[in-house]
This record gives sequence, structure tokens and C-alpha cells, in this order.
Amino acid sequence: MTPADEARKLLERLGVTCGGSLESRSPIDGQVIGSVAEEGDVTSACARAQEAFLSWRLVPAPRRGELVRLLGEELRAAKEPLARLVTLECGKIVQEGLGEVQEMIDICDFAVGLSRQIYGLTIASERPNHRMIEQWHPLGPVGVITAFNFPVAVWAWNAALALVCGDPVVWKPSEKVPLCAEAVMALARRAMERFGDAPDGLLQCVQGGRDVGQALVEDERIALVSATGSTAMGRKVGPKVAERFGRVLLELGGNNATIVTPSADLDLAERAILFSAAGTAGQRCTTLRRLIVHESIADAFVERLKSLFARIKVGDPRDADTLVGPLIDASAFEAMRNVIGETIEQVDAVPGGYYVRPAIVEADVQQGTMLKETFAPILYVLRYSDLDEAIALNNAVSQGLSSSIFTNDLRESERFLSASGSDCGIANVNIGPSGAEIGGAFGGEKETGGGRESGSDSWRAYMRRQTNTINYGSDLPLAQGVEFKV
Ligand code: UN1
Repeated sequence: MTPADEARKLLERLGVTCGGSLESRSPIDGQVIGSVAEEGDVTSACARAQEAFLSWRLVPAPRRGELVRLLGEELRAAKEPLARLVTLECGKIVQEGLGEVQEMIDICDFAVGLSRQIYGLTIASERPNHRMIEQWHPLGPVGVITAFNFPVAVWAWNAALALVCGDPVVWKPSEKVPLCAEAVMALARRAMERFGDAPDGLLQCVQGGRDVGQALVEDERIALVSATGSTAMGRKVGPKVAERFGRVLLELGGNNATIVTPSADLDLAERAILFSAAGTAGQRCTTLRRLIVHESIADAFVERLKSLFARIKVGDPRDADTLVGPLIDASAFEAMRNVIGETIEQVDAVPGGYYVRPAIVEADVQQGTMLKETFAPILYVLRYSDLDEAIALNNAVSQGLSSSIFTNDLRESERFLSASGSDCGIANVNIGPSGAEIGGAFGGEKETGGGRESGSDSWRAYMRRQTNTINYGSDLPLAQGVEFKV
């Protein structure tokens, strides 16, 4: 079946009717698979979100959790068609499409539990008959900007938390994957109908290009802008939001490394590297891009990797044995060709799509394009002689998202995870840098933007903290023992 035919059927199953000036093309064959209407009025959408905020913030958090529970149910029921739509529109293999929808379900479950655990603190007051507390209140409308590579999950990380925290969401999806966003919104609407009294404007989607994103970023009512994408995008969004003293949560580029030490279990390392470097056609922000291998094992190990990579099936992401689907579009292909030149190996899979074999590039020094994130499957290999050098190489790039080490030596592993080890937001042992679970905080340092989404206490970014001091006595002692009387 052509992607266009399959998309039509899936959209029908998912209850999506669309049509409009913004066309969606499948990276599988480059053909148009549908279209959506572009948002002409972001300002009104923000006003509706603000209106929704005024009532949603008063709904008890566990009741807000009920809406997220229903959303999780809708996602469970629609897992297969939504995953297939993800595959059609962004080109990731079906296994990964299913994984992405599972990630949405997982964060919904997490957020439902969280809706009864938005705990504050009791703080010891220095004054007699005083009590101090810290509580968390809803923040305001959240603007969510997402990238093409995770067309549904990143919205869910943000929306599930924002909803239980009492915040409406206005979503600007990547213009490369508008149909996935429409499908998610259809499921969200169904959850809201079943919920009953969710305010209008609680969950909205504004489709379109840069102008739409910019209007969202500049709108004063958007209390938090949570943006996933390139560092270049973050550099524009960050200052714009800062100008109006809004809050940002930035999830930007990664340039993730794995260190393979002499004691490593190489069978494990090989499998992890295959998934992390070649998976999603190298188009994850957590994709493994730099491999730092100990010189004593490098020759044999790199040979192993090369023969493994030669066996990867590159092709239609709908085929069960395909591991690597197409790049998103011609510009991604050009970006890869600019870096590795004519050594780029194109695979003749489906006419109209850009299919490439994941590349391994050995280098003596870390420089040039290795320091940049090219959103394509290029794995650089470097050699090291002692662990300090390997950690220095891991940290010597401007991005700081994810990292990992393969070792069976406790000292090496602890050193890598210590204060002087990896400088990334994510540091793993004996697994690759990609494929994080939702339970942990997700995000990174330096040019990755510093934001944390998803698990742990990331919910705090979606709320405002309030410190309260309550005097239940009949005297008025001042803090720090200050005397102030006439
Ligand atoms: C992204 O690439 O934008 O850790 C997110 C991972 C996924 C999320 C990636 N859970 O690879």
C-alpha cells in the first residue's frame, strides 16, 4: 500500500478529518499524504488558553489527573494506528513508532500518580508561633514546540505534566509532521469529552511554520515555553522569552558519546551502539554520535562494528526486518552529504525517499564536524589511552545531553558518574545514550539548554512556587531579630 493510501485509512480510524494549505509528505516516498489548515490566529489561541487557565487551576489536581488517565486510555486503544501514522509521517520503523506511543502512555500513568503527589514543604520558622510552608500553584498556559523526530511523545511529556499541574497547553508541532499532531488532538478531544467539564482551550494545537512558533513565543500569556529542537532554534527562543520574563524549558541539540573501556562486555556494547547510533536513522537528540574506544581493543572492535553496520537492513520502515528507515527529507540528506561527502552510501529502497546506510567515520582528533550535531546516522570513532582522556573527550563538545560508558570496572564506572566525570544531563553505564525511560528527568547541560522534562521532579517547571509564613501568635517578632517599634 502506498503511504498516502495507508495514511488515509489510518486517519479515518483515528477519527481525523483534515485538509488545508499545509501539506504533509511521507519520507518513505516523498509523496503528499495529507494536509492540515494553518493557524491564522495564534493570539486568539493564547487568549483561549488563558481563559481556560482561570478555571482549570481551580480544579483539584487529582481530578485533573482523571483527564490524563482518560487520555492514557485513548492512547492505549489507539496505540497501533497512531504508531503507524508516526512511521508514515516521520519515517521511524514501526517498533520505534510503537515505542513512542508507549512513551506517551507511560508519562500519562506517571502524571496520574503525580496528580496526588504535588507535595510542598513545611519549613522550620525561626520565630515563635510561626509556621512556614512552600506550596506549588499552577503556572499558566504552556507553549509546547516540538520537533519532527518525536512527533507525538514530546507533546505528551509536556502536556501530561502541564495538565495535572493546572496549565493549559498550546502546541506548535513541527510543520513536517502535522498529521500526527491532528491525530493526537483527536484523541485528546475524545478524552476531554469523556471527562465532561474540561474548559474550552485547555488543549490546543496551532499548525504552521516559523511565524506561528514565533507568535507563540512572544505572547505574554504563555507563562512557559517548552521547546525541543536545534540549538539554533533555542538561541532565538530563549532571549525572546527572557525579554518578557517568561519561563523556558529548552531541549536542544545533543552530541552524545559512549566510552568503550578494555573491560567492557563487547557483545553488549555492540548491540547498544547499533541501536543508539543507527536507530531512528540517527535522528534522535540522544543518538550516539561519538564512540571513544580504548586503543587496546579499538582495531578489532571497529571491524566488528563495520561488519555489523553493513548488515543493517535499510528500507521501508513498515517492513518488519527494516532497522533504519529514510531520512526525513532532502535537507537532512544534504546535511549528511556535506559532512561525509561522496562516501555517503545511498540505498535504493523506495523511490522518492532518502535512504542511507549508517556511516562509521574514524578520526584521530576531535574537530570540525564532530563538534556539531548532524541529524543523520554518522558515528565517529576516536581512540583513547587513559580514562581521564576519554572523559575529557566526552566533555569537549558544546552540547551536554547524554553519554554512556561500557565497563565492568567499578572504579571506571563511578568515576564516569562522579562530579568530575561526564558533564551531561544523562550518563549511563552499560547501555547506550539513547532510549531513556520517562521516570527520569530528561534533558542536558550547556548548549542542550538546561531544561528537564518528563520524570523525577520536572513537574516543578510547570508550576509556580510560593513561600508562606503564617503567624498564629499574638506578637509580631521580626525575622533576624530586628527591633522596629515606636
Ligand atoms: C528526542 O530525540 O527528542 O531518550 C527525544 C530517548 C527518547 C526521547 C528522545 N526517549 O531517546
